[in-house]
Amino acid sequence: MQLYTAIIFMWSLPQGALSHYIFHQFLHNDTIFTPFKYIRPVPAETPLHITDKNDIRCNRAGANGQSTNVLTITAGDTVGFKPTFWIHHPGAYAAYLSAVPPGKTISNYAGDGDWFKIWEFGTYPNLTAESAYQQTWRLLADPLTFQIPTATPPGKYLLRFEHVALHLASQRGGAEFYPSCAHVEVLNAGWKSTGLSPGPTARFPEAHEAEEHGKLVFNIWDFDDVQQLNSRKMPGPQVWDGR
Ligand SMILES: *[C@@H]1O[C@H](CO)[C@@H](O)[C@H](O)[C@H]1NC(C)=O
Ligand SMILES: *[C@@H]1O[C@H](CO)[C@@H](O)[C@H](O)[C@H]1NC(C)=O
Ligand SMILES: [Cu+2]
Repeated sequence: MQLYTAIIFMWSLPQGALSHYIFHQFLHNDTIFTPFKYIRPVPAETPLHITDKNDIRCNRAGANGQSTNVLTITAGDTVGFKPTFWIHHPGAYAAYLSAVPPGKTISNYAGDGDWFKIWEFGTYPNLTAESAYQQTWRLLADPLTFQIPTATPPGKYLLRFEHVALHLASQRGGAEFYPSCAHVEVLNAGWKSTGLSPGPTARFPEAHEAEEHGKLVFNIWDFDDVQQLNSRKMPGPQVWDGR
């Protein structure tokens, strides 16, 4: 089933050449930091594709262990990522944590280890086939915010934010990735180990490479695909249940 009308299509999609965007400003509670303070520097706004391999982890140059500051936060706090420009591509959002492994520092950890998902957003709820473009997709210039789960084990982490743009994803290889990684140290005074590590976990780019055959082949004009974005078609693993 097709979504939207041609009129809405013309009216809602940006015309002509527009800048892309990256997520360059980190937010903690009510504070928005200056660009790339706590976020690994990203040199260009050009989106990544699955062929960009390891850059999918923390974007270009960001995967090479660029030195940045580390922000100390507390489990339960609100954090967020602000884009350089109005997000005009429909798609999915997610945030992941990966603990800095033994023998690595937060600056030289490439993000090649295990990640668990702490937040995701697909489409606005209550979709119908008649929902307008803006009632379906979260398109904005404001920071996207979420909570660090209260059960997060204390320690130093890469915090990876990712927007997967799906506007060209109706064929394999068309999904665009806009990742950014922040450096955080999570404090959690009340934390007690349950003996379980947060999961399920995934590695990048492997997880998304596997999805290029399924979840990342996506038609934003097809109501069935759009309806399934919050479940079966959401890129990446399931969100950690916090236990
Ligand atoms: C952030 O917000 C949480 C929840 O309101 C609060 O407990 C914490 O002290 C705040 N931290 C900072 C550094 O503002
Ligand atoms: C979603 O559905 C609920 C229950 O039918 C309704 O109360 C709510 O207003 C709807 N929200 C939107 C944004 O349509
Ligand atoms: Cu773009």
